[in-house]
Amino acid sequence: MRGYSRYGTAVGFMVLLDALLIFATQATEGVLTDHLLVQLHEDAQDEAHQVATQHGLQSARKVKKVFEQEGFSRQKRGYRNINDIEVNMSDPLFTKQWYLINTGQADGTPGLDLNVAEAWALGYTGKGVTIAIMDDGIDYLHPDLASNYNADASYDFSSNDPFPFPRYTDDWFNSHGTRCAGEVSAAANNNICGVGVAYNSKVAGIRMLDQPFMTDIIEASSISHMPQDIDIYSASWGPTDDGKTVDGPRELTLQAMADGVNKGRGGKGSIYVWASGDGGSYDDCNCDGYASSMWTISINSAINDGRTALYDESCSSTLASTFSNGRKRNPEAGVATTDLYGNCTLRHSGTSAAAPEAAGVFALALEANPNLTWRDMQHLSVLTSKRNQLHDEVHQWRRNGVGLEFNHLFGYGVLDAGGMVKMANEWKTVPERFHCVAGSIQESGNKLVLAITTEACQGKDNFVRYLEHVQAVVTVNATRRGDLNINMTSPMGTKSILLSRRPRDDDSKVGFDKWPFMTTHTWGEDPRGTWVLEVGFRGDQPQRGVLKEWTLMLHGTQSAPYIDQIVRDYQSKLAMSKKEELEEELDEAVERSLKSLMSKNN
Ligand SMILES: *[C@@H]1O[C@H](CO)[C@@H](O)[C@H](O)[C@H]1NC(C)=O
Ligand SMILES: *[C@@H]1O[C@H](CO)[C@@H](O)[C@H](O)[C@H]1NC(C)=O
Ligand SMILES: *[C@@H]1O[C@H](CO)[C@@H](O)[C@H](O)[C@H]1NC(C)=O
Ligand SMILES: *[C@@H]1O[C@H](CO)[C@@H](O)[C@H](O)[C@H]1NC(C)=O
Ligand SMILES: *[C@@H]1O[C@H](CO)[C@@H](O)[C@H](O)[C@H]1NC(C)=O
Ligand SMILES: [Ca+2]
Ligand SMILES: [Ca+2]
Ligand SMILES: [Ca+2]
Repeated sequence: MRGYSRYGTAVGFMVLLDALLIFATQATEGVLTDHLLVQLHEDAQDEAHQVATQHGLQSARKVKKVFEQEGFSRQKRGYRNINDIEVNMSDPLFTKQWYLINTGQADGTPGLDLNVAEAWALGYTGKGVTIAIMDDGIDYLHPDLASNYNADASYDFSSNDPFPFPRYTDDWFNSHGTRCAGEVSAAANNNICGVGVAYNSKVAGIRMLDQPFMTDIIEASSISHMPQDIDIYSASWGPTDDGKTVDGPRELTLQAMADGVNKGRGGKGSIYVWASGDGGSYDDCNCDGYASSMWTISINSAINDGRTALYDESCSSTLASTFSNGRKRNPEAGVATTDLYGNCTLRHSGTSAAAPEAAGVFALALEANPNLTWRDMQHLSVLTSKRNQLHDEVHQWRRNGVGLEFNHLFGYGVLDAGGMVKMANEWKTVPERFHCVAGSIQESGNKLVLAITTEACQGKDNFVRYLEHVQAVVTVNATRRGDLNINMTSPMGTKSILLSRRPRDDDSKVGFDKWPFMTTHTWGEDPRGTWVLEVGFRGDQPQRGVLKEWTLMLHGTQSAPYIDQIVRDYQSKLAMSKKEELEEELDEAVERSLKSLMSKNN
C-alpha cells in the first residue's frame, strides 16, 4: 500500500494527477484502493500547478472533496482475444502480419504489435498522406502497390529519371525499397499479399541507394525532394554499420534536413524517419549522425516476442521502436510484405523493416491531425509509445525526471497507433522551441568527470525550461576510440549513455571532433542545475585520451507543453470509462512530488 490517506486532510483544491487514476489490476469490484483524490489548501494552487506542470503529464484543477477511489477489474491491454478483433481482410498474408495484429502467431507474444486495429477502427488509414521510401527503388507495377503509388512525387536520383524502378539483379538484391513500400502502403482487401500500416496512404519512390558511391548531392536532393507534396520520408540507410565508423550527414544534406523541418509541409516540417542501424552490440547509433540527429525520428526494432534483434544497435538518441525479425527460426516470424515483380515475402528483416512501420503509424497520425509539426510527432511518440512486453536483458527500463519510462535500446517503447491517433486528434501544437548553450568546458586536463551548472539561459529570451533534445558536443581523442565510454547525468538524475564501447573501433588518430552526441531520455525535464559528464575506458588494455571540449546544448520550450491536452485526454478517458488505458504501476516521480507537496501543505 502506498496510502496517502494521512495527508488527505487539507481542503479547497485537488491535484488531478494521472497517478491518482491508476488502479490496481488485482482489485475486485467494490474494493477500496490506495489511490485517493486529494484536496489541498486554496493557496496551494500555485504549488500544485507547479508540481503538475513540472511533471508534464499531469495538471491541476479545482474540486471540493476527498474520496477514496473504488477499485474494479479491467482486462489488461495486450491480451486481446483473437475473436474480439474485428478486422476482416481478404489479403492472404494479413494474418501473417503479426506486427499489425499479434495474436501469438509465429510463436509471438499476443498484443505485442503496433495497435493499428484501433487506429483503423477509428477511421484512420493514411488517406491524404504521402510517404517517400528513400531506397533502392520501388516495384511500382506491383498490383498491391500500384493503386497507392504517387508517381508525381517519385524520382530516381541514382539514374536521374522520374522512374524509380529497381535495377534487376539475379539475386533480387534491390528488393529492399519494394518491401518497405508494402509495409507502409500495400492496398487492403484486394486478395494480394498483405496490408500496409497506412493502407490508404500514397507511397512515393525515391531511388537513391543504387549507384557506386553515395554523394552529398544525392542525399540532399532525396531528402529535399518535393517537401510540399511528401509528408514523411523513410530512410533505412546510413553510415556503414561496421562498428568503427563515425559519420553523418555532410553540408548539403544537413542544410536540406534543416530546410525540411523548417519549411517542409507548409512550415510544419518534413517528418524524417530513420532506422537506428544494424550494427548490433558492436555499434552505437550515436556514432551515426543521421540516426542521432534531432531532426530525424530514430526507430529501433523488437522481434515478435519482445526481445531485441541481434543486429539492433542501442543509443540514447533512439526515440521509439517498431518490429522486425532476425533471431527466430520460425519462417513466419519475419515481416510479411510485398516483394519484387508482383511477389510477396514473409522474410523482410533488419531495422530497415522497422522504420517504414513507424512511417506508416505517423501517416495515420497525420491523417488524424494534419496540423502536427515535426516536433509534435516526436512528442506524440514519446507520450504514447509503450513498454508493452518489450524486454532488454542488458539495460533496465527507467523513468526520467518527469516519470517518462524509457530504455537505452528501445527508446520510449513500441509505437502505439491507436494511442497516437487519439492523442493526435486532440493535440495542440507544442509551444515555440528555444536553444540554449548551457555551458562549455575546454581542455579538461586529466579529469574524467566534468560538471556544468546551468540556469538554462533563464532570464534571457532563449530560456529552456522543458527539454526536448539535449546534445553534448564532445571533442576527445584516445589511443583506442572504441574503448571510450561516455555517460551524462541530468540535474534530475537521468543518466544517458552517450557512447558505449565499440570493440571493433581501433581509431587512434581522429577521435571525436565536435561530435554531437544526442539524448532523448531527459525529455520534459527541467534542465536547470548541474549536468555531469563521465568519460572512461572499457576494454582489456589500458588506454589514454584527452577530453578537449564538452559543450552542452539544450533544446526545448519555455512554457509547459501539453498540459491542456492531458487534461482533455484524461477527461475523455474518464467519460468513456476507458480505465484500461491507464497503467498499473504508480509513477514514482509523481509519488515523490505528491509526497513533498502534501507534506508542505500539512
Ligand atoms: C470476412 O469477409 C468475407 C468476405 O467478404 C466474408 O465471407 C466473411 O464472412 C467475413 N468474416 C467475418 C468474420 O466478418
Ligand atoms: C514471383 O512472381 C513471379 C510472377 O508472378 C513468379 O513467376 C515467380 O515464381 C515468383 N518468384 C518467387 C521467388 O516467388
Ligand atoms: C488545424 O489548424 C487549423 C487552423 O489553425 C484549424 O482550423 C483546425 O481546426 C486544425 N485542425 C485540427 C485537427 O486540429
Ligand atoms: C590527443 O591530443 C593531445 C593534445 O592535443 C596530444 O598530446 C595527444 O598525443 C593526442 N592523443 C592521441 C591518441 O591522439
Ligand atoms: C556509464 O554507465 C554504464 C551503465 O550504467 C556503466 O557501466 C559505465 O561504467 C559508466 N561509465 C562511466 C565512464 O561512468
Ligand atoms: Ca529509373
Ligand atoms: Ca493487399
Ligand atoms: Ca550504425
